[in-house]
Amino acid sequence: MASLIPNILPRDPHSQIFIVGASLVVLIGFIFASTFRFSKKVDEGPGGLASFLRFFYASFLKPHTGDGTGNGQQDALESFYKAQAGVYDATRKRLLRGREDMLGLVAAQLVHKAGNERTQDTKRIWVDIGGGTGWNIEAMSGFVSVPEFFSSVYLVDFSPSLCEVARKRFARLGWTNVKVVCQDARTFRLEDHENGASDAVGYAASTNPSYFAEKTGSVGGADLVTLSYSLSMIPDFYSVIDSLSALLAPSGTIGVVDFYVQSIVDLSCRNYTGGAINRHVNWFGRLFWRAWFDVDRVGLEAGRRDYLEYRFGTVLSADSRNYLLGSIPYYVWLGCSKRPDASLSTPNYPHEIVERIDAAVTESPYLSPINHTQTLSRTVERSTPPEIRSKAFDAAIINLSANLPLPSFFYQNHHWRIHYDDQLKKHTQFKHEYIYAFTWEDSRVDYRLLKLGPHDVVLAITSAGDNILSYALSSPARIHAVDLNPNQNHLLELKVAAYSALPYADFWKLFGLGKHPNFRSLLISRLSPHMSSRAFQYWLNNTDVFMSARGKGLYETGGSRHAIRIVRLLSTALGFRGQIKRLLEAKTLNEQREIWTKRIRPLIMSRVLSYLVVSQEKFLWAALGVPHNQLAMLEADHIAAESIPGAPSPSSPLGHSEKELNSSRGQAVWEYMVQTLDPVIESSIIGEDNPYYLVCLQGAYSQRCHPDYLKPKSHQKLSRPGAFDGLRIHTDEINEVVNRLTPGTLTVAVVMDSMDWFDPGAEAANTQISKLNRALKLGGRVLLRSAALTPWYIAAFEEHGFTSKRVGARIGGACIDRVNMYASCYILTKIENLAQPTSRTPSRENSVDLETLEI
Ligand SMILES: C[S@@+](CC[C@H](N)C(=O)[O-])C[C@H]1O[C@@H](n2cnc3c(N)ncnc32)[C@H](O)[C@@H]1O
Ligand SMILES: *[C@@H]1O[C@H](CO)[C@@H](O)[C@H](O)[C@H]1NC(C)=O
Ligand SMILES: *[C@@H]1O[C@H](CO)[C@@H](O)[C@H](O)[C@H]1NC(C)=O
Ligand SMILES: *[C@@H]1O[C@H](CO)[C@@H](O)[C@H](O)[C@H]1NC(C)=O
Ligand SMILES: *[C@@H]1O[C@H](CO)[C@@H](O)[C@H](O)[C@H]1NC(C)=O
Ligand SMILES: CC(=O)N[C@H]1CO[C@H](CO)[C@@H](O)[C@@H]1O
Repeated sequence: MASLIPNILPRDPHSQIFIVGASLVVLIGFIFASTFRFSKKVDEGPGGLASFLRFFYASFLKPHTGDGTGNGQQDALESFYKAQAGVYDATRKRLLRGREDMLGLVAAQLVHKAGNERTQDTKRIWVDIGGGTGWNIEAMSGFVSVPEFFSSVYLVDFSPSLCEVARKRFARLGWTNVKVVCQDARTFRLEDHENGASDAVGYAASTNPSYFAEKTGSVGGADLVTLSYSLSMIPDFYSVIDSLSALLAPSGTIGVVDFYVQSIVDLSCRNYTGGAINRHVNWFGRLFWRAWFDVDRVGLEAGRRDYLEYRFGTVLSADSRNYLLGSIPYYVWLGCSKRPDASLSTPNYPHEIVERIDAAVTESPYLSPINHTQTLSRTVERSTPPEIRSKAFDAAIINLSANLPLPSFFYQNHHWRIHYDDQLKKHTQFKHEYIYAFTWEDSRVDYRLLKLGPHDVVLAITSAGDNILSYALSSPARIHAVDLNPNQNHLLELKVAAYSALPYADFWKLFGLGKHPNFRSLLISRLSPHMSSRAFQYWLNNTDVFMSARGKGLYETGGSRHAIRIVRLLSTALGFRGQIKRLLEAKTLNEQREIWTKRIRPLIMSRVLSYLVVSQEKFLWAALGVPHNQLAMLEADHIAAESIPGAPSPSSPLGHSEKELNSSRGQAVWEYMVQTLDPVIESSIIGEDNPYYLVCLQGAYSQRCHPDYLKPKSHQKLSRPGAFDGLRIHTDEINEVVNRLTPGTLTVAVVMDSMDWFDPGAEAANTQISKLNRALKLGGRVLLRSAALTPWYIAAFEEHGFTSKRVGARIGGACIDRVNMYASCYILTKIENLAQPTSRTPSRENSVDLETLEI
């Protein structure tokens, strides 16, 4: 019976939470008290401890029942804020994290858009909803000059006491373009203020916004709308979010930062959220923070964020924790109108941009919908054989037909990155890590062999993106960069964004030295408008790569760092560190050879080392990225080379048993190392002209020696607007991408050593080869490298309409290039079209009538 329970034990859940949280409050109290003691300089307002006590009182002790005037939400708000308006800024600095990041991100978007505008229309409106004391508007001056950049700024807040603080602030700053509007956000309409009718301050007598016609008025809408920690405080958030779309200009940006709690389960079937790094909050966190904030009438339920994401397109989104206060989850989200900004094309056709991107992805001709009438295009669609469609197109169509926003890739400023489903196992297997921080292929040799021109359409493996960039220097019509590992593509995106947004000095620090102390702020305020949401999230979570004081920078990250570390470890353990330094300083080949043969080679190339470390399959795969099948190829080559003349042994792994191959591994790997390294020492001065080995040995490039893409001239060329218009970054298997290219459009495919990874003799290799044949033009070329002198699959190419030419072979101490990691290099030229089995009949069940869609 309830009455028997002693009264001191609270039964009401509210008080239970209160007691559970009490200890935390005390803890937070200590943190506040101690941090404020050292930061007394916080502008006006009372001292630290007093601020905290008032904050504490208002947040946790004072009952929020209003003062009985019966004015609903405003009443409650006022009861909460009245006592603490004066100390608001001092107490929130640490509690409301992420506000500067959000401001930096939206400012970067606006500045990027301003740079693209041809007309010098400087009218720019910002509405800060729930702006409180105006702290954000003042903080924006860290990014742009508020009085000059914005023609008018509206601070809309429902709490008169906070509005009063805000008015004083802007009077002090002398910013006359900022107007403080003390009003419920649900009823705020720009038209009431922008038509020059009045300098409306105070309670604007707003008429009810037209219920049926959700149209922007004559004003054209706000270019920027921000909600910083206010969405969670508005009980009736649906109507406020709905009103945003009328408030926002067609090309406007919304910036939101707020607390949230969400489970990954809620998101699992949504493909438009722009990535979910750190988004999941565990069960305890979800329960605790919701209950905790409920005390202050702050609503953390998932629906607030979900509804935003449903009503608008996601440009960028990121999730983080406020670790100072027990890791409260918060998010930063940038959105735009659900209808993609069709600056590429005529607006008003939501499907048009989807079609355009699709055409670019699949190399199919793009037919503008203006060209045909609706009915015509529909009959065309029904009568012609199924077209080849990109996966991005399929994704967009499904989501359009459900009235959902498009995947976030469609809302980016650049359409470089193509949509992919990041939850697929084939992508998550990489565990958020790239393997290659730099590309192990000599771009100078590629350049000489390929001689790309303005009509070339190139498909190449991304790897670290270095070669993609060096192809871009030849300005081919299109480059399709393909990688199954999303993180490799994130790295390429970072490089491309850095060209687009950073001066050479910063570019050099990032990718020449691999370290940059200001990486995070550059990422937010410069690089973010040029990146996809997923790449942005990735780098925001991994700023340590460039910034860590202990870390060795970019070139010691990724899977290949193990190899570099082992070299460093060995050189320290065996005492030849000084020799490596001398080697890198050598000015002549003779000097270099001397140091190598006398000092380093005997130690590093000892057979013992090779047997114990390098020939371990685990080492080869993890550190050097050599898969099992490739290993078998070099083992077979070794057996063939050792065989007695007269009884030749096959050089294909198919000709040997696995046992035979295994037993020769130590020997074979040792030989392979000798054939790789000795010729390199003989033919190029590492410190002068071999950036590939230089970066392995010292973890950074030097001003004297670096890949072409890092030269100031390259930066000049690739930082021009539109330099990467032809770039498409695909996250998928080569097979899948080639399959969706229009037949006969590709002129060059660079597949690196990826053919080595197929099981010897496997049907999969034949399939890939015939798909390459189909996608290539007659005369189109495949460039590949292999760990074998004569790879087994060359014969398969010849059976599938190609001629082959070995353009480099590591025979008799020759180098195939400055890296010399592969035994051979081939160019295969397409000479005939294969009769194509109709391998793929794309289903058009998902096809919907785009014209009738409304988004
Ligand atoms: C946590 S404060 C954030 C203040 C400020 N944006 C900042 O980041 O410091 C939330 C603000 O939302 C305002 N607010 C709550 N409900 C509102 C409503 N319906 N209309 C306008 N403002 C509201 C409150 O008055 C309060 O100033
Ligand atoms: C119509 O199609 C033709 C050929 O595809 C093209 O040259 C022309 O520019 C298109 N017209 C419009 C308005 O898009
Ligand atoms: C959005 O498109 C993706 C990609 O095809 C699809 O997997 C997802 O289910 C779609 N979302 C919804 C809610 O239909
Ligand atoms: C985010 O960063 C943490 C710590 O650096 C790391 O453990 C985690 O794997 C990263 N997550 C992603 C998705 O990159
Ligand atoms: C050969 O080596 C691989 C990997 O080390 C191992 O999985 C396989 O069982 C070995 N085969 C034989 C026949 O020893
Ligand atoms: C990232 C993401 O949400 N992916 C989902 C896309 O949609 C499919 C099908 O609904 C899901 O299986 C994926 O998890």
